[in-house]
Amino acid sequence: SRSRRLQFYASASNNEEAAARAAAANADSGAPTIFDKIIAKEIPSSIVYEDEKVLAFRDIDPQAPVHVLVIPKFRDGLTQLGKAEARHGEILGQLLYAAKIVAEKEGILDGFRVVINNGSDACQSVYHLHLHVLGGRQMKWPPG
Ligand code: TR5
Repeated sequence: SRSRRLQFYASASNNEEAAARAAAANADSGAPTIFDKIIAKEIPSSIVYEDEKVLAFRDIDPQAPVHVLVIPKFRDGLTQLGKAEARHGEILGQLLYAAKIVAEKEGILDGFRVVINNGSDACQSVYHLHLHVLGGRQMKWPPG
């Protein structure tokens, strides 16, 4: 049940929680996601950068002092990086460049990390391609 799941989340460690969230999320069904509502501004978000093709907004559950998600406004089949095709080259480049603009705006150009979780083994929970831009603290390596 939903309440049991929430209880489980509350007691699980961060990593377990992320894995559980990813497992509980629909696999890549191609269905619309919460990010469509954020793009449409039906759900409020804290926007850091926006242009015609790209939206960057703060993650609701930040894992670092700076944690911003960079997404394409038009998903165009990019539910996950693993679905990328040659025609996506331009938007993929734009997303990476937007990550740099976000890092610059957030004052973390000297040290930041860009992460893409692809699929359930990588704890992807939202099937609309997104780059995580993380920084503002010493990051650890290797990641979990
Ligand atoms: O786990 P992956 O890599 O798929 O990353 C998805 C990210 O979306 C997680 O870091 C979540 O914290 C983040 N997320 C999920 C929601 C959300 C969000 N960030 C901002 N605003 C959000 N809203 C309004 N709703 C969410 N469900």
